[in-house]
Amino acid sequence: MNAVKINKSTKIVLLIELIFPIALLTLGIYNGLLQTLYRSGVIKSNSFLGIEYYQGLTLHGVINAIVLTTFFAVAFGNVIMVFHLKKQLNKFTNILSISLMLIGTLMAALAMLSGKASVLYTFYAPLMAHPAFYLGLALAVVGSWVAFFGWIPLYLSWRKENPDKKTPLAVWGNLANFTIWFFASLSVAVEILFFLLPWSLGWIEGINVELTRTLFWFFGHPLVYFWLLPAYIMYYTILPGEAGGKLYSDKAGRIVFALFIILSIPIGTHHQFMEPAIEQGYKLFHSILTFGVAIPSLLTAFTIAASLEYAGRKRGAKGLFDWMWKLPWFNADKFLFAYGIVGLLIFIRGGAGGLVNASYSLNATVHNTGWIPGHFHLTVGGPVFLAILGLVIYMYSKIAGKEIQWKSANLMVPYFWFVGLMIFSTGLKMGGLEFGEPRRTNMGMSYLDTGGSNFEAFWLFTTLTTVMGGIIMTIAALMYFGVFFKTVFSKKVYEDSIVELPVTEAYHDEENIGAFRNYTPWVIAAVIIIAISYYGPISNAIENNVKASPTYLPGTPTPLEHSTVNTETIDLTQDAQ
Ligand code: HAS
Repeated sequence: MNAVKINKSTKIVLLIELIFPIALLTLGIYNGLLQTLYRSGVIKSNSFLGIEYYQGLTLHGVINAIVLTTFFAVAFGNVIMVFHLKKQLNKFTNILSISLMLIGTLMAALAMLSGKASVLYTFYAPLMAHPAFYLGLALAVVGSWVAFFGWIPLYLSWRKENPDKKTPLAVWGNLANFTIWFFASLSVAVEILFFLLPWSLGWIEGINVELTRTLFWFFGHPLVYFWLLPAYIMYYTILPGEAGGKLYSDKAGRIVFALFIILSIPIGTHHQFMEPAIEQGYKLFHSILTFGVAIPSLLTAFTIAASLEYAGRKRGAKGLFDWMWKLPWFNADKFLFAYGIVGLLIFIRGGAGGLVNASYSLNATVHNTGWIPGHFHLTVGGPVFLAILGLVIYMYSKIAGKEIQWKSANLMVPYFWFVGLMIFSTGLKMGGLEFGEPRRTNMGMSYLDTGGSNFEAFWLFTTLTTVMGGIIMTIAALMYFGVFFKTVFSKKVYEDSIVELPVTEAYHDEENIGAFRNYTPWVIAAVIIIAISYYGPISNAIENNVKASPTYLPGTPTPLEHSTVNTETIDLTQDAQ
């Protein structure tokens, strides 16, 4: 086999990168279930087991969408670099990276658990969090940069030693992903270091809400591709081989990762379509580019479908669709195939919903409704989450030298998750699209009790549908935790301290052209498009900031709750005159 032996420090770092986020995920999943119960009114109280609604939602979002994904991306990136380049990681950068990520995460976790950072994963101002939350997030991000900086010399030395070889596709994808991550997270670094942190420390008064939001989405949209690209690396370099076939086109994979470098950042304003401070023309530009970012995913859909069809035909399929049934759906030894294919099937629905959001007029209907969490659970909670779960247990078993336990349960996790997620997202999407069910509410749907109008009755049905789906998803997650921790506590049976990934050959292994040998042309193109697309929104955000917003500390009474509502009748005809 091609396995690569790793040294002790790399082993320890990798094990922490895999076990720590899965342990924390238990809290993230628990708070996910609580959200569905709050929203449906099954739990009436505003605070359950000491965790308040917004606090729980923040824990859920930050742990699942930021901590798990970032630790995983770094761990998978480390394994890709070691395995495909056959090089050892630099001890100093490796230890510095994990230390910063751990310290940062613990700081943010303490702030959230103590109820001092209930600002959700988007941490929009003027909601203010404890400084430890912002500083913790910044440290965790810097930790992931350090890992990236450590890979660059490894890659360059490999290039020097192998001038005629193509960069392995997984390495090409991994470095593309971290290039996106680095450029995107520069804006959140500015947001935190120049605005949020000094403001929460009391060094500056008031905050420009529009500017901080715009800086957030400069980071926040490419963030979703930072989550997605490791799953794409799996689809291109692991899945076809696991299915018994080959990757249809190696070049398609390279084009896809390169296109994400130029298209994933300059589109963040599609999260701000409903914000009047940004002019329509800029929103239109971001909307057009958003449709553009679907192109690499559509390319992926056709390339991977062709690769899987090839695998099915190699297994003896005859007719038009017979290849689908010939794939190893229920082979416990090929569990990575199950995690991958189920994620892809979910993404057909998740991606289609993204295209709905990208259209300005449709966005006006779905923005801030249950439709949006419906969409993102079908993306980050579908292909991304399942790729993470599958690869974490796979990598763990190799590094620790342990056999995966309860193999049948492991195989069934993605299928249970699929059923739960389909029901869950249908509830949210239907509630949002048809009945205007709000995306977030700090009273659950407890205002169901207050009236009896039709809307409220409809919300009951859709929120209860969401609860049903959420319970099945929780069962799938519990099955996964069982498999994972049973494996962690089992005895070592193989040689440990090795990294190994399944390898997929390419069916069309096209000659590599210059543009796919280095990232410079893609980075230059990205910088130009970003400058064009963000000059307007950022100037708008600065110019249209009428006055700095006052602070709002979550958990304190809102300005509305303080004031008496003005019931004076306003004579509109006076304005007309
Ligand atoms: Fe999104 C909001 C548009 C993709 C995540 N998105 C969000 C939010 C999150 C998120 C977290 O334009 C909420 C943020 C918040 O808190 O407010 N999104 C898109 C578009 C895409 C897209 C156009 N999103 C993602 C991905 C995410 C993600 C990926 C996470 C990983 N999204 C939006 C917009 C909003 C938004 C607006 C703002 C909404 C608002 O108003 O707030 C595209 O990238 C999607 C392209 C994908 C496809 C699908 C391709 C299908 C594939 C599967 C093929 C299947 C095979 C299997 C091969 C076109 C690749 C075949 C096998 C057989 C056996 C048959």
